Amino acid sequence: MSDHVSDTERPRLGVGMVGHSFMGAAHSQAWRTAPHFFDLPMRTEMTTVAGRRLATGQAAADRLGWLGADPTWQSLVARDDVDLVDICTPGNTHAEIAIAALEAGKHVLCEKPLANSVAEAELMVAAADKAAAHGVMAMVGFTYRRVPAVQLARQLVAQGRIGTVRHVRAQYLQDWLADEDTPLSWRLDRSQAGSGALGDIGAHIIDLTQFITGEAIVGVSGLLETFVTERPVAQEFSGLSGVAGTERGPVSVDDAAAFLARFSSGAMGVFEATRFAGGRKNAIRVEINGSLGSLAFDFEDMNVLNFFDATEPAAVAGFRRIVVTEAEHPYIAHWWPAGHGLGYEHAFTHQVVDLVGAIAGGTPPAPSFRDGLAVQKVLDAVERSASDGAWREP
Ligand code: 4PW
Repeated sequence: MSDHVSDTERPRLGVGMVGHSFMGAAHSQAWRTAPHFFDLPMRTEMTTVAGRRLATGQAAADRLGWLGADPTWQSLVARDDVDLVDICTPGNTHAEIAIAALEAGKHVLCEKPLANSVAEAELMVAAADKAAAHGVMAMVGFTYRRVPAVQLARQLVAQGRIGTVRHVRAQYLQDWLADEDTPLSWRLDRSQAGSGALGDIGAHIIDLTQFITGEAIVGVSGLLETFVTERPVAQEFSGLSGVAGTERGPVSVDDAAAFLARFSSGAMGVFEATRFAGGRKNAIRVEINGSLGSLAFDFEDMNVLNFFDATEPAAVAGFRRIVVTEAEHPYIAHWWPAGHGLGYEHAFTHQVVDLVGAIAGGTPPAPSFRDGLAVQKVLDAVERSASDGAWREP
């Protein structure tokens, strides 16, 4: 823990959040929790929230712990008491909100994927670069980077514990669309989501593998499939489930994505992202084989990192199940005693902690908008490759 600084010494950071559905609830939990478990260098205030309607925004503010609500995202961005804009809306709105906020001198946290196209992401990077000159920070929410076991995996790779990386195997498996009657939502609408499983969940494993290995994806060969092309229109939808109406409408995104990849070092990658993997709810699996060892992570057992050290005598070598809940592990000293474990929401809290630290310290946070653009370019290359069958570069 850092040395405690009294409330009057800490500068205030007013936060305004746009969007208050699934991601908004996760981010709210993080803003509520971070100051209670970490000594933040700034006094964060959950100032206001905006959604599509003031009435629902007000109800969300009450439910999620915000002081008030704004009628529109524009009025939220214009407020003098908002220093940071947290964007939790569908991808088609990210560029407009983020650029307006950065131009107004507000720090930005933007949900992933950064945008719905490379062109939009480039505009966002340009706005972030311009704002950075005035000390304004921008971060994209690839939250799973902040799972302690993932951080440990990156540390082990950087320390050379698995040697030269040769294979990267990554899957993001969910099954909430396997039921053909799961109704339509914005995640199945290309005009709002940009793409389907590819951008929504494939983006995470692109970021995670680049983060853990410290290498960039430099070429891909992709395959996209839409298994169910029409679904019931939703009467209501929340999170990943909804109530189906009688009318039907088209699915305009991929249901599943797969691609081969080449990393900058020459390592080979095999990626799969699907929402049709029956029985797999949020299985983010990354396995890396290097010249000296291997690492394996599965979010469905998120407090564990499996590590095989090939330098150990063969008689005793074997995958070691590291339970990543020791005070020595990233972030853990702020939480519970060893063995008590963390969950999905803790990574969002770590994201807030790291962002506030970066703002207070004047150091650019990661993943930056430029990191978000790099992921966007891989998504785009997979789509191009899937449409013409050619090997493509991001
Ligand atoms: O982490 C995942 C997201 O990026 C969530 O589990 C759901 O799938 C919601 O959006 C994506």
